[in-house]
Amino acid sequence: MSKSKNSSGQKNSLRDHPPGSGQVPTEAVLGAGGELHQNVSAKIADDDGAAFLTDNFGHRISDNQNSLKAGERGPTLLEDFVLREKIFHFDHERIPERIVHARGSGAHGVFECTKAIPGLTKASIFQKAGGTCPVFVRFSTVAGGAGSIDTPRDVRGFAVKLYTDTGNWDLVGNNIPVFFIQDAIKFPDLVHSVKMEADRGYPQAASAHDTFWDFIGLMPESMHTIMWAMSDRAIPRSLRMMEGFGVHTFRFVNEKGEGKFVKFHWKPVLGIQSTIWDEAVKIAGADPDFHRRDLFEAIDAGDFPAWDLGVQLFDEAFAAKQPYDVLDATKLIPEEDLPVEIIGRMTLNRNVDNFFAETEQAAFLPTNIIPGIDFTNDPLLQGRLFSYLDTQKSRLGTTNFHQIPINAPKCPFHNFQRDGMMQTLVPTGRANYEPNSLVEAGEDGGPRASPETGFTTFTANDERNDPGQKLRIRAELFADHYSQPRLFYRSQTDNEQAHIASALVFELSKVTLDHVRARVVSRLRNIDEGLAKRVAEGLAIDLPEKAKAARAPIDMAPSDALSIQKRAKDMLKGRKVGILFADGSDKAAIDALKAAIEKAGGTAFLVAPKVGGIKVKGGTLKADGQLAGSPSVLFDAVASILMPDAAAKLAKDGAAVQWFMDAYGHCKTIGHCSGSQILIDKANVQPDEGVVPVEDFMKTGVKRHWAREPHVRDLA
Ligand code: HDD
Repeated sequence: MSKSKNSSGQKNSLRDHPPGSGQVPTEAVLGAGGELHQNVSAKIADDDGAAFLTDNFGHRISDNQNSLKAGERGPTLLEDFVLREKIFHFDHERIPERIVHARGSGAHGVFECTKAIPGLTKASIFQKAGGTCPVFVRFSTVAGGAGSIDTPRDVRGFAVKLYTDTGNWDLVGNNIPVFFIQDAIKFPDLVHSVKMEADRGYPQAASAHDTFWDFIGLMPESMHTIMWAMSDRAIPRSLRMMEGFGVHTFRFVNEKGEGKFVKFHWKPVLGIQSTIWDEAVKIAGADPDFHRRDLFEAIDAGDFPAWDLGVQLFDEAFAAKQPYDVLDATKLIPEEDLPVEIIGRMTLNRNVDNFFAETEQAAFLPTNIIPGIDFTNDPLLQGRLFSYLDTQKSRLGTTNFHQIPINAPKCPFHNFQRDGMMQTLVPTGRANYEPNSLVEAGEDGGPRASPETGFTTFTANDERNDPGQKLRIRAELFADHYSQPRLFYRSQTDNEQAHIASALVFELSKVTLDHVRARVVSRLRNIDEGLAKRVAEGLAIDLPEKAKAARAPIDMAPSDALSIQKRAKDMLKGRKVGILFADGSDKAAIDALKAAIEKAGGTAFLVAPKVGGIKVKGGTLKADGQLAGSPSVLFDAVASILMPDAAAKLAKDGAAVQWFMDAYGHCKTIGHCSGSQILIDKANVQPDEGVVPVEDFMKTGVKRHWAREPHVRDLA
């Protein structure tokens, strides 16, 4: 722990407190001068090494089971400060949850620059290949409350805090590269409409309801993000298998003060993968913490998730030539037009020690930017620059939230901001204003601005990017609301398109207002006539008239990078296989399959009707999970090794039949032995390239067998 004074005389002791020690920072325990009063017993733990239980002011507690009473059966006394402090603190444990992105999971890690780009940016982290800095990442859903499920159809937050040596850089992005609205002034309306409805208080964590679709239907600029939100991107398989995007166009600025536009991408090393809607719904019941658990367990097991940081770089000449405005957050730049260059890698390698202290108290600020990176005039970004700082005061209760260890920079920080609620630093000296000439009197004068190395705002010096006038308008190309939704839809595979259509039918079926449904479908006609027709048929409504487009859409060349399936990685690493066994199963075969899965980087999870030692051929075997509590939706593929009589018994058990029925319905690989046949038949599993003898399981691999989908589901 650093006890060093900074140049303003502040001691930044709390922020250096090592996480996980479970102790109050030493300097809070020690006296102001750092010395322990020697008249207190030097012994701080009992003979077993357990620390003495104390109240918050260090008084040792003699009895943590009984409150202080007036007589054996009398009332509790007000004098009982031990009881009062404990209940008082407990009563105030909760803080307001985030107004959006309340449900989230975080982890620590490291970012490493893999390609130096000093010519493009002076950002210190990109000066040298091999340079690293610590990071904290928080993934989230948007609409649901803090205790809601992990797998609703929703955008996922992807917020990264890089603790660089020139200050914190927060890249507060999503797993979708575009946003619902173009101007921050619409954000409160968007959020009000998607959250539970104001009078009835439901639905929780769902966009499938009147007010959301009412707003969307009236907001054609949302159509591009709606395509993404209705696609499988919005139901990810794992937080480790999502892309992340900075969404806005930012700027890189080099030493010479030259600027380049930049868009940031995080590419998951495990590839992108999603669930199927039916599966996502069932996972919500089977394991509401599916994503949080998956992230925690992977990191705990040393299977560290990683993402490559990519950039799309361009100049004003490129921007001016595009048929969309690069300052419009509802637009992306197809990777085929402008490739993503990889410049770094982020690896998450440490779980938080305390969820509240770290994940819940983490405060991300798009204004946390470092010299070498700058904002642009994107009107959505501009509004965010106010909102995030503001919201932390309401959530964390004090302007000093930057002193909470997870939020504090890891480089020194000094300024003349003083006091405020919950001030934990103890600045010394008189210098709390600037300019001052206290140095001339031999005193500490405090910090000074650094014109050379400090943050300076980029000046574009051109009419398009520094127009100067103040107007409540939007630039002309912002009026094209349909070209990119059309690009997105037309870049999908057939069954990805079917998923989008089904999602729209599902969501709009929950809408009770006919005119809202019709309006949304009328918008879809500008995206793709086929899609609009499918959705209208799925809703059993007449195809409404096409909505008038503020600007006629154009046809952009389809982009494979927008499809999950066209870029799918067929790999076992990071994936989980459920192996079903029961009495009499062949242990050697189970062990061999498990070893092969683990060798390929996957996880094998043994499932049986009972978890304790089951008698199998070759010994006894414990299961990792009980069948009823381990439905096949929790796995990426399944295998079964069963004796015929055990399978016959299981065929009477709904959980066992459903296990295969779901795995088949969710297009997963099913490896089975001849003994399991009765169960396979009962579950109506039909032979196809993904239903294989268990010996061929590894050869077949863990992937979705999409060709099966039309046989198991009526695709809209
Ligand atoms: Fe936001 C949280 C991402 C637009 C206002 N936002 C929040 C988080 C993420 C995003 C990932 C969670 C951070 C965390 O884990 O603590 N938000 C985005 C993206 C946007 C976006 C990618 C568009 C490109 N947001 C946006 C606008 C506004 C906000 C236009 C307001 C004008 N966002 C907030 C907020 C939150 C927030 C209310 C809630 C909690 C917080 O900030 O710290 O201020």
